[in-house]
Amino acid sequence: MEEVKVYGAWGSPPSHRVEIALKLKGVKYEFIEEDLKNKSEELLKYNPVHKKIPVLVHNGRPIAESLVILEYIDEIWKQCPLLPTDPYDRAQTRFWAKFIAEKITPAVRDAMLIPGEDAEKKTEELIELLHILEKEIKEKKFVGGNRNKYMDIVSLYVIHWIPILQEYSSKHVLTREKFPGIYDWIDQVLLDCGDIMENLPDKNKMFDVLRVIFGPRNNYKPT
Ligand SMILES: N[C@@H](CCC(=O)N[C@@H](CS)C(=O)NCC(=O)O)C(=O)O
Repeated sequence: MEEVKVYGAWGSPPSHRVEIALKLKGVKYEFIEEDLKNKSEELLKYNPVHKKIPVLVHNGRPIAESLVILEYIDEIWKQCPLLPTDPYDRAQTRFWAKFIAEKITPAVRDAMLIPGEDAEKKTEELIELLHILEKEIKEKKFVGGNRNKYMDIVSLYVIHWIPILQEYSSKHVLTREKFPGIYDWIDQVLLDCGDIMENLPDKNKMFDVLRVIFGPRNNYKPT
């Protein structure tokens, strides 16, 4: 019998990417919650390069990096495909998934969670990146007319985490008025896959953790 384990953490967007892909495919797995302040020996053994979650361990063999893991899952379990079939569409999907994971995600962190003298500059940089995504969505509708499950999974960060971080930091950068294309995409994903959004981290619990790591923010009121 095959063995599937996910080393992850409840509040981590990349960790949820992997869990949602497995759930979409109907693959049963064991989830191992890592304490990121005191990482397990298994995690360090399975991901010695980055020492980060998530790691998928399939029949004893580890795979790290959430986007790489999504591709592996899609290749091993063929049901409910994540990536499109056309090679160009696949390449485009990988490109924009990387853009969200490697450009927008750190820009959100820098603009919203790391206050500093250059806070305004960081916010401008984030707005610029969101405009690039908005333009892509509006012009090519790669996530509108031509949506796929891989991008829907990657959109979780935009749907769930950015609004929490905006509220926490009182920096409302991604708004429906300024980015209607991104919101159209979010609306469509929520309409089609609202059920896969179950079990995403609770906002108030996230606020508590953020407060410990990054300190209190203007808007934060414990509930
Ligand atoms: N590029 C990685 C990012 C993974 C990542 O940043 N994981 C964070 C949690 S969200 C982590 O393990 N942090 C612990 C650390 O940096 O020591 C992926 O997509 O899997």
